[in-house]
Amino acid sequence: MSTSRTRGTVRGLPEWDRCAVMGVVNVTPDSFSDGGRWFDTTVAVKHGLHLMSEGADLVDVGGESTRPGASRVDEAEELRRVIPVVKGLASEGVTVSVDTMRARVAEQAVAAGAVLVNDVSGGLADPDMIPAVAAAEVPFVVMHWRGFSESMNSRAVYGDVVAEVIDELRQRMEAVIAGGVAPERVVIDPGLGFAKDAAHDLKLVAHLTELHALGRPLLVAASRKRFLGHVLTGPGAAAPPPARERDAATAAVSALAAQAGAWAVRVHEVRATADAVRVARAVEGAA
Ligand code: PMM
Repeated sequence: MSTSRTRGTVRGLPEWDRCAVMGVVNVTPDSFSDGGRWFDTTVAVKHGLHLMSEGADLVDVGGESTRPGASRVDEAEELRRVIPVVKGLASEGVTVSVDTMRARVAEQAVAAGAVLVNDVSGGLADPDMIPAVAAAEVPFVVMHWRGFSESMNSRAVYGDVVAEVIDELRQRMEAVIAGGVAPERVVIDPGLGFAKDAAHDLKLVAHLTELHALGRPLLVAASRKRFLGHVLTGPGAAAPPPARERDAATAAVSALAAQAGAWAVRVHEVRATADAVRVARAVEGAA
């Protein structure tokens, strides 16, 4: 059962009395889950505000698709996509996180009002990232990552996925803290779908409480991912349901994650998850 103690707090961010909801705005033409829909700045800002009105606590803005097989976008283009959206949302009072593997993008997003850096590579993709986050004195999401999208499926090889993800996250946390990021600002994330197959993702969701051994708040991002498509594929079905038909399944994982003491869940469709984390909080209060 989760408590505010296992959920933890992150220095520099508001304190929520339940699992927080991070809404996703992907300013990309090719994200696997909502590809192209929020590619225009005005539309993206509007979408972020809509997610807040549906119950999001913060909004994660990204300009580079990390879907399996995706190739990288260049830095100038990523900046062009992300910065005006961060600025627009922050100026409306939204708590904004920036989803980037690049130090320059993180720095400029923080200057534009972002208060959290979410790096799916945990600081591995850009050697300037850790010093940049340390200097900016903002919270940092350290996700479990084994390599860029082009090659990550071939890295999905584990003896014991839970133990190895915890070990590798611990090493990244140590590197990030040694690089000057305050431990109180670190958030950890098992990186569902990143160098993991459906069975690995399910095993991690089943063992989320073990990640509390790392002693830092836990972010869980299951939204619309392949493993949910896999779970939802009925016997004899030709193909898994498309990403946008995985929101009810996503909300189910949100409830499970909240009950396991997650600090936040990252989702594309906020409404159902906002309800799920509130139910989890009410159940926790009744225990
Ligand atoms: N997954 C995606 C993008 N950013 N950030 C974190 N911290 N954890 C994740 O699992 C994660 C992420 C995948 O792409 P999407 O935006 O289309 O879901």
